[in-house]
Amino acid sequence: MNQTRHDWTKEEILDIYNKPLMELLYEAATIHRQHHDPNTVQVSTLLSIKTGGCPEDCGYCPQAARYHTNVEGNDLMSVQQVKAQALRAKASGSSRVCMGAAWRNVKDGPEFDQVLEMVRTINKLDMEVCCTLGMVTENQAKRLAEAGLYAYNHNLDTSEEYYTEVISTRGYEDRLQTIENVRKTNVTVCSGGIIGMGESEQDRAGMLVALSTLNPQPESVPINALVAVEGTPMEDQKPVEIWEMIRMVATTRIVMPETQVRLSAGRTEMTREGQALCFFAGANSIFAGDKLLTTPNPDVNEDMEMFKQLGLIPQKPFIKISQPQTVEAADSQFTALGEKPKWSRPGHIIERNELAKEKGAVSKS
Ligand code: SAM
Ligand code: DTB
Ligand code: SF4
Repeated sequence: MNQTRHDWTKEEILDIYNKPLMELLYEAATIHRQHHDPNTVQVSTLLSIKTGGCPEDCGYCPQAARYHTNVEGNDLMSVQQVKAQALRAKASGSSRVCMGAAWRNVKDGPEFDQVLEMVRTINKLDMEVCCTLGMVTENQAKRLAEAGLYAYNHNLDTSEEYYTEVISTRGYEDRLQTIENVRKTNVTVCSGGIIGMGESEQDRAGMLVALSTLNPQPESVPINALVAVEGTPMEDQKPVEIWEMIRMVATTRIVMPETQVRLSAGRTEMTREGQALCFFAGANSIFAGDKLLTTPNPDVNEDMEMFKQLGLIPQKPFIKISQPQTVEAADSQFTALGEKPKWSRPGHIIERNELAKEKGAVSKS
């Protein structure tokens, strides 16, 4: 069995990514079978608990307030609404709910307290709970852990070099610091990225170096294909080819043998055959539900039909790590510290982000 390595270099990863396809598939599938049941796929449901109006300038994101997309902003959902959605997700075969908020970072206060209550509520439904709320401090990560959080999603998105071409309002080091803060708890780390943003193969390999050299490696790695949303700076990006997705999934599987590799955004553009090759290459998780956060995703029934056709079985919850215990708010050991962490704000100019911002402003005037 291959041992997990934490010293992958960009050159090694590029060599893997560019292998003849049949070699790459064979190697990835072999490693996949050594570490996972190849017929089991995790099914996770996304829930946008706070949509739109985000102050950041992430060039791919339809929820950034400065770009002129058709996303309708919503306030934070209620705990009852979240519970109802989680029950629906469970009934449709999901073992995990991932709650996303269009926030730069978590702020202590009533809204975060409400999210903690959502975590407690879903954990009590015996589902894995994941959150993606932006940057978090160590104390906030501890409070999430205490509430019963199973995973925290915080993507590196791309290589450190290309990150500066995508986002100017936050820094790569803060992404890494957030992951480190989550690592100080028992919450598992979910971190991956996006392909199709105009990055080079070097950048794709660079992102995989950054993820695979984390020790421990993330327990799950979402691989998103850019959903090019009108109004965002990346609206004109050409779609990712299925072969790029397969190569990215296979390479991720080889350098991170234990991780759950998730086929994330972009599945509506993929055929069943394409997805089947991704599962063969080592993908063993999907986001299910007719919506991602704000953009469409394949219909649940279609996915279940695909599972049947391919002989795939949805993974049960808490297979890898046991269910966390929920501590009630009244018994909590960790209280809000009201910290004001100095997350970075590089503030450099990204031409295409500026253009997208201006374009909307001009068409509105
Ligand atoms: N606001 C939080 C943050 O940025 O950390 C959490 C939500 S954010 C929408 C979560 C992730 O979704 C991003 O890091 C990015 O990888 C992914 N994402 C956002 N828009 C996307 C798009 N148009 N296509 C593919 N992935 C996207
Ligand atoms: C991740 O890597 N992909 C998900 C989840 N983590 C939060 C989000 C995809 C969002 C795609 C664009 C949208 O629907 O807004
Ligand atoms: Fe905001 Fe997250 Fe979208 Fe960036 S990716 S604009 S932080 S919601």
